[in-house]
Amino acid sequence: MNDKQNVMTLDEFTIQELRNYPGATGQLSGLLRDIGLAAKRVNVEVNKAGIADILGEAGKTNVQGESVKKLDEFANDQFINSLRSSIYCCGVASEENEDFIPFKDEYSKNSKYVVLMDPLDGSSNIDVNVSIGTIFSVYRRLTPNGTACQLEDFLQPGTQQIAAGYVIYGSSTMLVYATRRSVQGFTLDPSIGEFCLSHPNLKCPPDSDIFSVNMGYYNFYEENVRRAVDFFIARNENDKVYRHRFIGCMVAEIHRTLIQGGIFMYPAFGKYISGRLRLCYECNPMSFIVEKAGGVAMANGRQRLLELKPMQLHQRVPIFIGSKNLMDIWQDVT
Ligand code: AHM
Ligand code: MG
Repeated sequence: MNDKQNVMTLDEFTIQELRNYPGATGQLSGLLRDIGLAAKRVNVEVNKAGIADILGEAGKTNVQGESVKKLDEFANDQFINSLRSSIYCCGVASEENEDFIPFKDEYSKNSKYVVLMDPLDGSSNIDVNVSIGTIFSVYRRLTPNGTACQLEDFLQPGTQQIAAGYVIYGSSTMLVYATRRSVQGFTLDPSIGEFCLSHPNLKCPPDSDIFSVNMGYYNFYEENVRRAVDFFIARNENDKVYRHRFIGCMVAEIHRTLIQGGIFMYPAFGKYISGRLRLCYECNPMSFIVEKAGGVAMANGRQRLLELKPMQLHQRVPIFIGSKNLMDIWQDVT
């Protein structure tokens, strides 16, 4: 018997979870499987990105005379189409669309979940073959089933998330998601085309020697943020040495933080006066995942990020997130 037959796939895992919770309706499991399917489709295109020049450049017409979409548009379409044909989602909001999209057919209208997403985060990394990702967040709608969803369904504080996750298209492709109970990581096995449970019950290490922030903007950060960053830079040989990492893709930074621990900061400053990253579909889902894995996520020294009440879909927010002990240090120093 092949070992692979013992590895649990995403579908098997979600079905097993259902069995363990007899009250569950299976809608969330179904939604996660639909997201997994869209992720596999996007993964195929992401892997081909390097041969775009052969197949035809994004924005131009390819050799078959079809127009080639940019990868982030392609990813957006895949996730929206998958959620639209799913019977578990009544509407979606995306970084790529100014307004949310209500699904008004009979099945969708009656489903209880809305999804917010960044379909392809860190897309400037595509040209240099560095990891990119998809981020998603799931809420139970506030408006009654059977009606079209409304903006208020999407503007709930992050504490109300039912589930959140990301897909990282890296040296391997992984889907990591959190529910209120746990964080689970699945790796795509290309030989069978399935996400397989590879990182059960992920926990963010409480301690680490990694800090991550865009140092290019250091001089523009507020004094208290600079003080915190300074703490992580060794001044003499007796100081603890922290390793600095900055990939330019939040999904990759958070993934590393979940596996190896660390602190990731994206502060507010001049050109990004409210922060750079988006509250509803970047920072809230990542904060939910990291908190469920035992880490901490703040919008500033006092404010837990998940408790913010979003006012707009595309609102930005500063974020400081990571291992418990490093976040304690950060709070002490700021
Ligand atoms: P995007 O959603 O347009 O791809 O941008 C978000 C990305 C984050 O993943 C990353 O943390 C950040 O931009 C990096 O920005 P910068 O290099 O300007 O600091
Ligand atoms: Mg993004």
